[in-house]
Amino acid sequence: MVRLNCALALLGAASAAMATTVWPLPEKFITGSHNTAVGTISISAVNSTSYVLKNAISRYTGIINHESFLAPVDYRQGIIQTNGQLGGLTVAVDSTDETLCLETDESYVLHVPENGQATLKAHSVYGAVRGLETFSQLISANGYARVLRNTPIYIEDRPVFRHRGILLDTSRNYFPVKDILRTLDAMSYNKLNVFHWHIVDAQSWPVESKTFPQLTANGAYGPNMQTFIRYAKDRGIRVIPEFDVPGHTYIVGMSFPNIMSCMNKQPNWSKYAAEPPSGQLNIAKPESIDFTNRVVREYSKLFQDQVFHLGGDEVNRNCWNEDPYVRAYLAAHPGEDVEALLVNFYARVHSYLEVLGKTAMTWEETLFHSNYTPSKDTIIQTWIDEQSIPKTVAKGYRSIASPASSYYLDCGHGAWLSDFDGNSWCDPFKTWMHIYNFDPLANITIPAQRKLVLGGEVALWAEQSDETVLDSRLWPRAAAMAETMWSGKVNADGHVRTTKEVASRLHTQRFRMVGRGIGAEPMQPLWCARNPG
Ligand code: CP6
Repeated sequence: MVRLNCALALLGAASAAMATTVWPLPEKFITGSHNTAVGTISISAVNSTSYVLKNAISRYTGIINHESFLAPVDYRQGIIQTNGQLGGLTVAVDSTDETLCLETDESYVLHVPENGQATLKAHSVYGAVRGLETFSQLISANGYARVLRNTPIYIEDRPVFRHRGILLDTSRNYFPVKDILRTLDAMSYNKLNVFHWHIVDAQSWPVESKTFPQLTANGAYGPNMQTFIRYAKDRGIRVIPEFDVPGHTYIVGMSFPNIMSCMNKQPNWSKYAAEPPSGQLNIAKPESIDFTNRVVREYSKLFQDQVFHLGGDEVNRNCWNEDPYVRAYLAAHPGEDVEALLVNFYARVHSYLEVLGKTAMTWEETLFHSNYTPSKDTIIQTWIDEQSIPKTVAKGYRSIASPASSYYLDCGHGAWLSDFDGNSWCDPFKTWMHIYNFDPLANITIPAQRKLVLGGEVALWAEQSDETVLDSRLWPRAAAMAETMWSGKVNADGHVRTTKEVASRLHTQRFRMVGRGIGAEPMQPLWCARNPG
């Protein structure tokens, strides 16, 4: 018999902060013993000419005054008495600069007195955006009224990791713009700040290109791109585009067959590619480097972020070894080989990106599975092995953690490729507890190396996902990573949080997200939120 055991934060909590309804957990959280009544809230900015801040204030004024799910006060207490009344919220920022990058300061200080005006202070407008989210999450239901519990509240907060992201693959299946925008909303509710857009892959090129209009046969995101990037920026979210070269490029061959190798070797794709359809840029042809650099030039202007992702994963050497053009080239150039051609390709493309003033991000293969030596400012995204994170920082490179074994959200669903034989593509399904327990700093002891771990990204590859499952695949599991990235694994008092302790708070966050229009998957019965114990 299975016994229903509702997770509970209020009892057995390691610290007072555990009893809060804020997700992810703030760094420093001091509470009092009063309760403050909340009416309709108005939020004002002291000194702002920033549209990011103005837009955030109008967004959160709407969210706070119309929130449909509020964390309930423990029903055993009934309606609780209030000692004061909240006046409103005043926001002050030190700078109205809207630059958003890896170094952006997202810290904030929030003070909610037992009576009167609350204040939110931040160095940057993005710190204010984070603080507004926290403020919205402090409000509980008190019968039909609203209340701020445990006032006065004093919060000092900032992220442990600077890069906290979601990878979305929009090539294998199409995602409508409205669904991607909703994902950005959901990210902001969890203080995530990087949307890694794996925009093109073998199967489609869904972004408009003015340089190569041939590439975009259908469904381009292009015309909406500036609106999209602005929408993300308003929420403190950087958009990092990925153009994955030289593998995963079959679709380029639909327009430029001359620069390709091993196109569409069906049914023997597995000798030539990680997944069908096979096709890689022909690295023996200068035209393939030229093509890539022209793509990089166009899209590095469109996407303003400092960082640009060049993929580089899962290249198949056999594809080139068997290519007649590559073979003839190598026969005419003794001393060169496929590995040297690959190193040359990476070097030429990466150095052109550098000329454009951008920082390269690549998958770990460029560092560990080729003879290429990326420049030291390259950001290495690891996925193959959890140990790749300590290995990357030991070599002095900055690392983003995306271990398939913990952070691949598409795994464990449906059937694809080898699944048809009964073997699984990337089983098992990763539970939120598994994701929460992953520690990106595991096995890294040297402080200088720990600093090189910039953060992490969960990944939603789209061979087996599209808009019909987007929200439920991402949430609440991406929220689990979001807390470990914002709050770290360890509280200020040294306590390592357990999944059991945080379950009730994540349950609340999940209902909050549903109330805000995100189709996050259920975790336990609603009854559990109202009947702790
Ligand atoms: N596509 C691209 C993919 C994957 C990668 N790159 C992938 C590999 C293994 C698993 C899931 C996804 N589908 N371009 C690896 C970075 Cl298990």
